[in-house]
Amino acid sequence: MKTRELHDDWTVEALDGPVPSDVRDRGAFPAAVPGVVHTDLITAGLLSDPYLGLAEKQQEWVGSTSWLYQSDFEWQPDGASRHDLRFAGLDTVATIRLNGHRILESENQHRSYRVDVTDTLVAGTNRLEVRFAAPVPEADRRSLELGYRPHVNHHPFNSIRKMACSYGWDWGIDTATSGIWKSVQLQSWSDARIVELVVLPDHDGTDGSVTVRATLDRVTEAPLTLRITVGGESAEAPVSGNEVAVAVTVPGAARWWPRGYGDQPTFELVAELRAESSILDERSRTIGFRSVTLDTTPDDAGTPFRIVVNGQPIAVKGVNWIPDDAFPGRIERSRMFERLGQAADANINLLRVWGGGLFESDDFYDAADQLGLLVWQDFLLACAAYSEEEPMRSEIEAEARENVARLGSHPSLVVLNGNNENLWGFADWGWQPRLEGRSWGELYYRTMFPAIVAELAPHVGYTPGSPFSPDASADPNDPQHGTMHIWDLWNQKDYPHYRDYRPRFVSEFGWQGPPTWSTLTESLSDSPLTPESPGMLVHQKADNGNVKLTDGLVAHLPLPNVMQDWHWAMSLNQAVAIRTAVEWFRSLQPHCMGTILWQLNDCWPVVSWAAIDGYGRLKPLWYAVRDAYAPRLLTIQPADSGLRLVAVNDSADDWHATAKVERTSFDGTPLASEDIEFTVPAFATRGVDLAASISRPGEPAREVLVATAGEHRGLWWFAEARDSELAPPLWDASAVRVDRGVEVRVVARSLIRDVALLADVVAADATVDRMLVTLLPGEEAVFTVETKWSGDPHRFVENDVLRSMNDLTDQRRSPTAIEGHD
Ligand code: BMA
Repeated sequence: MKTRELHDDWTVEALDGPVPSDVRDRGAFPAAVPGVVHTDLITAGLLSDPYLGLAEKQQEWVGSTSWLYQSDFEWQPDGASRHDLRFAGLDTVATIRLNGHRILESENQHRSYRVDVTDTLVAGTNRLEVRFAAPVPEADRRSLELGYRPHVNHHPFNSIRKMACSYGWDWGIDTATSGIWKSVQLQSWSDARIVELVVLPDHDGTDGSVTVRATLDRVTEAPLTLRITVGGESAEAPVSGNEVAVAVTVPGAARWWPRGYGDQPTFELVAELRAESSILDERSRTIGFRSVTLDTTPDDAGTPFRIVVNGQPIAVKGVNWIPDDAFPGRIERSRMFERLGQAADANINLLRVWGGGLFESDDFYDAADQLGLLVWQDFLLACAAYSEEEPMRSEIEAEARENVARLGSHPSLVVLNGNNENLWGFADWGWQPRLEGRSWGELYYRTMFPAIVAELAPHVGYTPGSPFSPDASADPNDPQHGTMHIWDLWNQKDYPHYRDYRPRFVSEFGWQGPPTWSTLTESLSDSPLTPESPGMLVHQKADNGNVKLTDGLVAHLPLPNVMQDWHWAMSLNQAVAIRTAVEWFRSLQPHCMGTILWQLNDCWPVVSWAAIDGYGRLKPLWYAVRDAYAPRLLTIQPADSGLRLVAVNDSADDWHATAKVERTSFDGTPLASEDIEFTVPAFATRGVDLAASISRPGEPAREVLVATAGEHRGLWWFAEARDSELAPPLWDASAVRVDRGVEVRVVARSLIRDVALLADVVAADATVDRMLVTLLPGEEAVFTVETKWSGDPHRFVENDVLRSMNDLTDQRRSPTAIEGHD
């Protein structure tokens, strides 16, 4: 088969819609394929970057406009008997014409399309046209045609098979894109070609094996064989009709493990479709051998949700993943590897690809395979009811089959999940009367998807929804059964209440915070910049977001009235809230076998629940996640009567240590202490109740409990920071230039909570190696900043850069003692 990419010489032109006159006057302008209209408009100078300032509003017309893409390409007959046009991804509803003949109507962004154009191609110049319907009115029209169905947010994204968050989300810009977002190819072939390859790897504990099933398109009766080569082993089988299956054993193949549990060996699998002496078509896949089960066997406490890989229950330290850009087609492979690398560096071992986004790209899955990151992929139905009738049903089936077959061979993919929050929505969000008996999607979650997974990827676990209770009599979001989402704390209560829950597995929970300072100031030009200035409001999408941020802060810290202090306070509070939650959930292991934080990343610069902001910068939350997800965790948690020290050991070696637990006053005076010797077996958790003399404070406002075992430390505060006697920070801070940046040394002269060096405040490229370090009087911390910035290194120890929780309890910042050397 010969494949030719048709990516050159495309133009795009606005058709109907509220088109600004300069765009109308320009007529057709150059278009990138793959790409979307928005980025073409930006390149043509017809649209300003929608991520900046108030520009989201100025591009609203794009989603209400229909668009025409055109390209002429030369072609001459080359002897092949069949010619197909293959569209790997069209966004979304479009009519496609070749040389004036209508060859295709596309309906679905999440699948590919192939058309036989053998009789439509002409020798010489061929004209290809793709006419996209305007996505906002199209979704509106279909929502009535299909019958109203409940959904979150402002557009009926559930009436169209297009990335839901393209219509805006509570962290997402509303762009409503159109475009040829994946490649277009002309594929010429004779005799036969491979249509679909289903790769089913298995491992029996000793040997790896893989069965490959192929379906073919053929125009020849000549005998064909499929040959598979993997790990130096080969096997082949004759094709019968349009189908063939070949099994290969790889003796002694090493197993693929999630990071922290072993290595990630992968194998290149090559499938060749052969006729006598020639290879007609060839495909390759990178595979790995591992087994997965989702254990939901009821126990005394309810129903667990345990992801078991190669027989080993995995303590999931996860994050939710959203599309990394509102224009996902422009995410380069290197950026995908960088972002997943940032996840791995934060001790994360699972990414959940959320159902309002995409079936993620091959680049994403390649990175996950290599880094040992487990992937949980949602089917793309989120926060809404969906029609189960035609035409929706066949589209959802087509996209599910294609993507399960594409992704199923990746060893990282361990969970396929029916939907995001739709079982919960049906049960608890008042949908039932609004639906008036219309279908809502249950057929997909309980019948269609499990059958597709059983057929195309039986080696991947399936769960009908998130949240989901395997006990049919329980609410889908019941903490005792299966997975749950915990949102009532961010929305209504406060983060200490995470400890009211004893969940079995938390697949969503989160707390908002702003993007880093440099991302905020690069993307907004408000003057003054305040939490409620115009640009800030455009970049805060959550329902009542600012009120929730304030309510979530004031129980702990006073609300600052200086913007940079507000920014630091909200960033810190986000980190502390999630640290509190994760340490509590992990302390419940093995009762609770996973947490999946909402959310790792952002798709543009915005105030959100993310740990990494829309320009790829690490928020303080990222550092808190890295600490709270460390393989070994020492934490102090409330117990029935007092406090308990809990040691969590997610490592393959026993953890034997003596923890010194000391109650001390803020000035460093020891008040009571206890040595606790403990052994925590590999992949286990142990807790020890603390003596009353330790856990009962004399003066809660000026005492802290510190548990130390080697490099591990757990802290317990007896009073909220704002009610405590946390004084302005006193420290000696020095800054010296080092090889690739600046080294900052801080020696505490008082108790300082959560010291953070906000390096990006000084220079947009500056990064720091650690953050949120609590120092007892006399303790020292070294922060290494990497930057090309060559100014005075002392800038990194000024008040707006070197920060702590202490500066927030008292608005009168004390001058710090600074000494430095160049
Ligand atoms: C959950 C998610 C997303 C949302 C997040 C924050 O509902 O599934 O829909 O962005 O909460 O509100």
